[in-house]
Amino acid sequence: MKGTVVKSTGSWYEVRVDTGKTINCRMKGKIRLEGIKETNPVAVGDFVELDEEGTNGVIHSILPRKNHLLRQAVKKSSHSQILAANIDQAMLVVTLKQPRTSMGFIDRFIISAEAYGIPQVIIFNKEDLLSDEEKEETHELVKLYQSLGIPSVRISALTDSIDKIRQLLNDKVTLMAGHSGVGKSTLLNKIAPHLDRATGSISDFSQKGTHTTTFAEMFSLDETTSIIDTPGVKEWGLVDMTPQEISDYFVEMREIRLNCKFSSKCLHLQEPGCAVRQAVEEDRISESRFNSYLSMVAGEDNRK
Ligand SMILES: Nc1nc2c(ncn2[C@@H]2O[C@H](COP(=O)(O)OP(=O)(O)O)[C@@H](O)[C@H]2O)c(=O)[nH]1
Ligand SMILES: [Mg+2]
Ligand SMILES: [Zn+2]
Repeated sequence: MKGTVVKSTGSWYEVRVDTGKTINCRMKGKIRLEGIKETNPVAVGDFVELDEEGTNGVIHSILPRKNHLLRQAVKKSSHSQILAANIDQAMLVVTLKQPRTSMGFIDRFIISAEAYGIPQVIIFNKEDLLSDEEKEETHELVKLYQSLGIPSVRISALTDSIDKIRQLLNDKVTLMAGHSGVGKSTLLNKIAPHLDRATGSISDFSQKGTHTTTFAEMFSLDETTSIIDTPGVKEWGLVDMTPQEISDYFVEMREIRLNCKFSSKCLHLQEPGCAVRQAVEEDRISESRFNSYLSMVAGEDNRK
C-alpha cells in the first residue's frame, strides 16, 4: 500500500492511504534517503510504502521527494530538522506584537524556502493589536514582500474573514510555520473549524518550552488542498550556504549583482563598484533586506 505521512511523533507515523483511512505505522529497520545524513528521515508529507500488520502498519520505503524544508537549529549546529516534505508552498505566520517576529527571522525563512525552490507566503497576523504606527509599518512590509513576488496578507485571525488566506491555499499543500503564539492554530481553526486545534493563551507562549502544537500534522481541507500545522520554531538557522548562494536567493539582488564591478566575486560588503550597495543607497533594494543579507553573510548568531 502507498500513503502520505500526515503526522509524525518520531517513533510513530500516521499514514493516510488511498481509501482515506489513517493507519498508525512504525518504521521497518533503518531507511535512508539519498543525500540525507539522518536515518529514518520520515517527515509529514512523505509518500511511503507500507504493509498492514493487524490494525497497524509498517513503513518499508520512502518514495523520492519533490522537496523538503529543512531548518537548522542554532545552538546545536549539527542538528537539523525536516519540517515537511513534498510541499507546494511555505506560509510564514508572523506578528509585530505578542510575540514580535524579527526581520532577520522572516528573511532567513524566506531564503531557506527559496533555496529549496519552495514558493513563500507571509501572513502578518494580529492586526487588531497594532497601533496606527504599527499598522503603517505592516502595510510597508506587505508592500515590500509583495514587490518581491511573495504574496503577503495582513489580517487578524480573531476578527477578520480569512477568505483571502483560503484562496491562497486552494489546490496546494501548504506548510504553515512561525514562532509559537503567532496564531497558526487559530488561523487553522478559522479555516477549518471542525479541526478544533488547541490554541495557546497569551501567557502560554511566553513561558519557555510551552507549545500547544507538539508535532507537525497535515490536514486536508478538500480533495486537492492540504495544510500542515507545525510546532512553533524559536530560531531559524540557514543550512550550509555560501555567501554567493545567499546573495542568489535574495531575488531583488539577482539582476543587480551582475552589474557589480567584480560581479562573480562581489559579496556587496566593501568592494568598489558594487551595484547592490548602490541600489540600497538609491532605495531600489530595501535597507532591512540588505541588513538581513549582511547578517547572514557574516554568519551572525542573531537568529531569533
Ligand atoms: N489579538 C489577537 N490574538 C490572536 C490572534 N491570533 C491568535 N491570537 C491569540 O494568540 C494566542 C496564540 O495563538 P495560537 O493559535 O495558539 O498560536 P500558534 O502557537 O501559532 O499556534 C492565542 O491566545 C490566540 O487567541 C489575532 O489575530 N489577534
Ligand atoms: Mg499551534
Ligand atoms: Zn556587489
